[in-house]
Amino acid sequence: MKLYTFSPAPNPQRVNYLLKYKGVSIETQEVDLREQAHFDQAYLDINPSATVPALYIDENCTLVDGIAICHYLDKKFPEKPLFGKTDEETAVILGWVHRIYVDGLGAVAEILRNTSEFFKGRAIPGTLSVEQLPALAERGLIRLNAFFDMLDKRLKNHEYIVGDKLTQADIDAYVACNFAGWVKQSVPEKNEHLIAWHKKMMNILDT
Ligand SMILES: N[C@@H](CCC(=O)N[C@@H](CS)C(=O)NCC(=O)O)C(=O)O
Repeated sequence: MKLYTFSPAPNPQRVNYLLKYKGVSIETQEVDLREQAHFDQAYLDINPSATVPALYIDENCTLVDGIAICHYLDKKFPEKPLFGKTDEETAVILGWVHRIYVDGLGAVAEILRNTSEFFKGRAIPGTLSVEQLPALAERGLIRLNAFFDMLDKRLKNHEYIVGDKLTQADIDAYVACNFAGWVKQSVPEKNEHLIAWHKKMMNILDT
């Protein structure tokens, strides 16, 4: 098993925090996105989508989506489960993980990829050549604020996003809130429940 990653990037961070929380280390190789190393043929042979993270399991199986990698590693290293214990818990957590990926990480990515000089002509991750659309950045900001409001509402009556323990949903939402900093956004002061939860996550995940 080998993890291909670029530690500063948000989707790799979802996996990194899972491993850190569980106290597990696996063989890892950095693929420097700043140097465009994900377009090297050697990496395209591993993941033709040219994205990170990717988890090579064996010659028949390489996972190339954060949700699949995290779920797989959670099963492989079952101490401190992050995807629940019952089928129902797992299903609810997967629903939140999906929502956070689309509405949180997706919103920030929409802003970043449609404004940053670095992503000119590459407004979508991977191998497609796609021009930036400034209107999508504007829409991304609306989506991001709706995401913050939605999480704030959820956390008003919940200690964690799902149940009474940290799950992958908390890790992913924490990564999404931090990723907002890449586009000079942060959780608005009015979202006091989300701010308090974010501080708690920082203590658990980053100390
Ligand atoms: N479907 C993948 C997408 C991962 C993704 O978008 N990764 C970004 C880094 S966070 C990437 O590899 N970008 C490559 C690029 O910018 O071309 C997942 O869910 O993990």
